[in-house]
Amino acid sequence: MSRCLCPGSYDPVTNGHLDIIVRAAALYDEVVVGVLHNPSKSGRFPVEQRIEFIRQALPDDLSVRVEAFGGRLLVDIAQDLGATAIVKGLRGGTDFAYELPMALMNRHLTGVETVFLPGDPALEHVSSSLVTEVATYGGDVTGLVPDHVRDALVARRG
Ligand code: COD
Repeated sequence: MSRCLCPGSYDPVTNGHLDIIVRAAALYDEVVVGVLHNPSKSGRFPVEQRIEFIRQALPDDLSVRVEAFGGRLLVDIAQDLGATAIVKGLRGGTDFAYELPMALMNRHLTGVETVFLPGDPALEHVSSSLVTEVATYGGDVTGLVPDHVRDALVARRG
């Protein structure tokens, strides 16, 4: 059985993330979505809520598990899960320049491969930080995040 790890902060999950997760599920028997958080930092949304946002957005029949991990090397998490690959999405050259050294370091550490999937060009401008900023100042993020995440971002404005 093949298993991959799709890691991220997912703070919050966007339709760009979900596109990569669903496409990874077509390539591997099981996808573990790893919600990585820094235990000493609070983030925008609590980790339990980030997980719930992802679970709510995914179809029930997809072989995807969503779990939280904190304070550990990504390769150790992948190894413990028995994941043969780390899958990441690329929005372009900037993402590649940021991700390549990590992919090489991770292979150096344990031999685990990183598989890059090209992001959907229609969602290339989408990131958790940008959608949060847009929503914070009253912009409409419909279509960029699931509707329940949009509603939570709007509610967060108070
Ligand atoms: N389209 C396609 N892909 C996208 C999009 C989009 N619109 N938005 C984001 N993605 C991809 C990102 O490129 C990334 O691959 C993934 O989705 C997650 O994105 P984020 O923003 O939620 O998470 P990041 O980028 O903050 O990553 C957090 C990680 C912890 C995964 C990362 O920092 C990491 O791999 N750290 C390694 C920690 C470690 O072990 N270091 C030591 C050895 S390198």
